[in-house]
Amino acid sequence: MQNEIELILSIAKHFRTEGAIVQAYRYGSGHINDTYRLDTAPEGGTSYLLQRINRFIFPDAQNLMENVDLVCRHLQTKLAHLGKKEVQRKTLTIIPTHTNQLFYKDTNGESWRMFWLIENTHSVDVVTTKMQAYAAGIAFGSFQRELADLDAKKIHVVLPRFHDIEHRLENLHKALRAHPKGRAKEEAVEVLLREIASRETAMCQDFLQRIVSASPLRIIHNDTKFNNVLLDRDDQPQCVIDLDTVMPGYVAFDFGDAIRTIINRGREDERDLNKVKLNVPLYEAYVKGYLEKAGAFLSDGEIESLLYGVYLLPFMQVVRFLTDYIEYDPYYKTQFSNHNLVRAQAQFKLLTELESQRDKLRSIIQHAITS
Ligand code: ADP
Ligand code: GN1
Ligand code: MG
Repeated sequence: MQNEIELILSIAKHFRTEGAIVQAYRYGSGHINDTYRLDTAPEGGTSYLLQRINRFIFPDAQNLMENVDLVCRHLQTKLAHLGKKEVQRKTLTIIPTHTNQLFYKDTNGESWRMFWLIENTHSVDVVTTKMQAYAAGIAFGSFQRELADLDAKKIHVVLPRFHDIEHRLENLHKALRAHPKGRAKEEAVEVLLREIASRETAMCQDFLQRIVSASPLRIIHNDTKFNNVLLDRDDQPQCVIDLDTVMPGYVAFDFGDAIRTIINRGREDERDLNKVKLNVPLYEAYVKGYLEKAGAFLSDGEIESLLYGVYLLPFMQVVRFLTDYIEYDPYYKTQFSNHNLVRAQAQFKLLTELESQRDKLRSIIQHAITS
């Protein structure tokens, strides 16, 4: 641990920070990058967030950081009427290296980036109040609206076919061919494989087609889980973070992924499946906040398509977590040996709960647009 912190302090020296860094520690609960908080002296001085970019997932750090920079600059111009301090709380601010680069590549080939740490904010893994859910709706709705005029051609597609369910299913079948024994043969895996197979046609030919035929490709966030919004102490939305996946996509994808993490009373990796239950008032609060910000620029067809994302995205997570489990966990960070299986099972339980309340979830969207 000491060595790890020493490494972090030595990496931090390459960035244009103000003040001496006095402490560094691990921060946040993301599944992809390694995140550290850095505090400077005197107490209450500026703090920074240093991240080691996951090189397995993002081998091209230059393209990745060009995207993040493009999005940050675009959002900053939209907020130009606010003071500098406020802008720094509403969008990510990249801290460049001393040689003015967007990231630093160390001698081991690891890429590091730094952001200004937005103080007195928190991210939440399990939503508990309607106010939080509404705040996330406002945050992601505004985010999509502000990016609606960003030129998609300027974005590098760093993760091709990221939310393409057919691609995810192909990857699952590839994993099964590459690892025909071992985890693939476990009873719990076979149960999930049967459930996936029974929904493949509906997801690919019905749900996806309804989204694609109703919506234009837009710039979307592509990772709208609730802990990618920073809230302040009063649970007011501050900033949408984790911009690594901002790429063209359909608004229903962002809607579905947000709902996946908001409507669930249990954790994403809940072991006790009885706790994976829907919290419909939180869904209603998110819909309200989201449509308040996005309702005016979305077409009627897009709004209608949102509900399909609510099914497609949890289904896609089942497929992704299960694929990673079958491949012995190369992708997501795990804390215990069958973590990805537990995640896949919990997301599947969530999907079945969502399936049992389809009419109700649809009527809430309809009610929100007519009221
Ligand atoms: P990952 O890609 O691994 O999910 P994130 O970019 O989402 O990494 O960051 C992980 C966590 O760090 C977030 O959930 C949030 O709690 C915290 N975080 C990230 N960026 C900032 C920031 N600029 N200010 C304050 N906290 C942040
Ligand atoms: C990852 O980085 P994080 O933890 O916010 C993943 C998302 C998944 C999510 C599931 C680049 O998000 O796509 O939906 O885990 N990010 C990437 O929790 O794959
Ligand atoms: Mg994250």
